Amino acid sequence: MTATDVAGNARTVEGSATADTTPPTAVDIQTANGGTTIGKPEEKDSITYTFSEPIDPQSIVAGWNGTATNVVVRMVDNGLLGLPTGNDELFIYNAANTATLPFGGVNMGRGDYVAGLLGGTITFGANGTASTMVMSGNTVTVTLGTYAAVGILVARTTAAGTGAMTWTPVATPYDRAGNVMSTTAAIQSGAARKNF
Ligand SMILES: [Ca+2]
Ligand SMILES: [Ca+2]
Ligand SMILES: [Ca+2]
Repeated sequence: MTATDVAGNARTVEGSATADTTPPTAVDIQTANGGTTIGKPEEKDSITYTFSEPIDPQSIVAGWNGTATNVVVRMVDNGLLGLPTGNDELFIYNAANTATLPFGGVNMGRGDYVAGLLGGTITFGANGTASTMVMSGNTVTVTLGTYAAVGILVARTTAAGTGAMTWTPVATPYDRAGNVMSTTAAIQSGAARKNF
């Protein structure tokens, strides 16, 4: 390539600008207890998605610049299929609680964060204090807002033991070069623990 200095002197140098052709991947998924009980999903608890590189916040929410913005967290009893032996799953919805944001799903690694006689969903931030998400470098952290049960036969419970979460992304977020996210899942690093 040719480099030209301010005086107009040009010389040819070896090498070239490196184009980013590497898709972002899921690296880790972790939670933190910010409430009063470890293992019980509560307001002020948080979940952090770690990507392999910074992603464009606008590929998560149109117009988002990565600063704190309102979302709704849903946890589904036994997963979307409602199988009685299934693990609970977590999804991030938009502030209106009408559409999923493209994080994909998080399998909680256990089935005792949400219990329902007929399956069901609990939410954080759909009413009362909103859940919020914020981007910092390679990570997005979502802090839970006010808890609510959707229906009378479902409720949150406190996990009785440890487990490891699995984050399965969707091919929607992209990096700053426009490379779309890999869908390869990430398993929570470290020793199995009670999440939230
Ligand atoms: Ca990249
Ligand atoms: Ca907690
Ligand atoms: Ca369950």
